Amino acid sequence: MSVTRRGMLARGAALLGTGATLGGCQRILETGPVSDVVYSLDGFTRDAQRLVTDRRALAPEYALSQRSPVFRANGSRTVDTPEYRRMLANGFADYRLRIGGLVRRPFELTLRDLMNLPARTQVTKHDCVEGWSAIGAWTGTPLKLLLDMAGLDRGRARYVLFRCADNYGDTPYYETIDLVEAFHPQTIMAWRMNGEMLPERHGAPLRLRVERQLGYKHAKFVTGIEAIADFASIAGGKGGYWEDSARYAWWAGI
Ligand SMILES: Nc1nc2c(c(=O)[nH]1)N[C@H]1C(S)=C(S)[C@@H](COP(=O)(O)O)O[C@H]1N2
Ligand SMILES: [Mo]
Repeated sequence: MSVTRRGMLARGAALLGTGATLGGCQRILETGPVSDVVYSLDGFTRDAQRLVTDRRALAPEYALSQRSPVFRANGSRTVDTPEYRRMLANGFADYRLRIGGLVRRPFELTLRDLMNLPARTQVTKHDCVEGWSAIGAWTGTPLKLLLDMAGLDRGRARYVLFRCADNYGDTPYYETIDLVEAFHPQTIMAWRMNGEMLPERHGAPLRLRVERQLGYKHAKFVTGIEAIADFASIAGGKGGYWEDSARYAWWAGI
């Protein structure tokens, strides 16, 4: 048995948690477990492949006529800071989206700047972990475009952080996604919902749509986007407000 093959088997065994030791290759080969390990290792490779492929797949899109008559607003429906109230009052003319972190060219955009960039519209289903769903139409700027414009440092950046204007007590809402989600064609910074400017309760003026993930990842009231290497040192270290405070899973893929 070649060293490479032994290494693979050992890795497979470790992954499977079988505790099989592969010192006596011949003995193990003649008994059941090793073929189980080999079979499962193939299964593992297949699953890993499927995982990679699935991560690029599109979320289902719907016809405009399939939109939900009522789209519930959840979590923060309003932002009580004086700064936000001022911005809302004059139609977000003073709003600035900051894009920074591990990028070569940090920059700021007004809402008008964002609306002048190429946009994507998608009719998708939102699934909240609390057990409700709704279909809505979203228009916004592909996140990939913003990251490309900023010159993402692909050598160091691993995640994208979204900073939000709303607080739960003293804790600002925030979320993080990885770069596969960030570059996904349906991952957009939405400023329009169902043909109207994004209403306050749904995260005005700008919210994330990350269609392969559960509702709590879709940060509303976004004020800043940062490319980061790691989220362990941010807030509670779990990568998002609900991940920190309610132990929701960081990975919320659906
Ligand atoms: N900034 C911010 N983003 C947020 C939340 C929030 O409370 N604050 N709630 C999350 C949850 S749990 C859900 S289900 C969706 C709800 O989006 P909607 O209000 O447009 O339905 O926003 C998510 N993004
Ligand atoms: Mo949610």
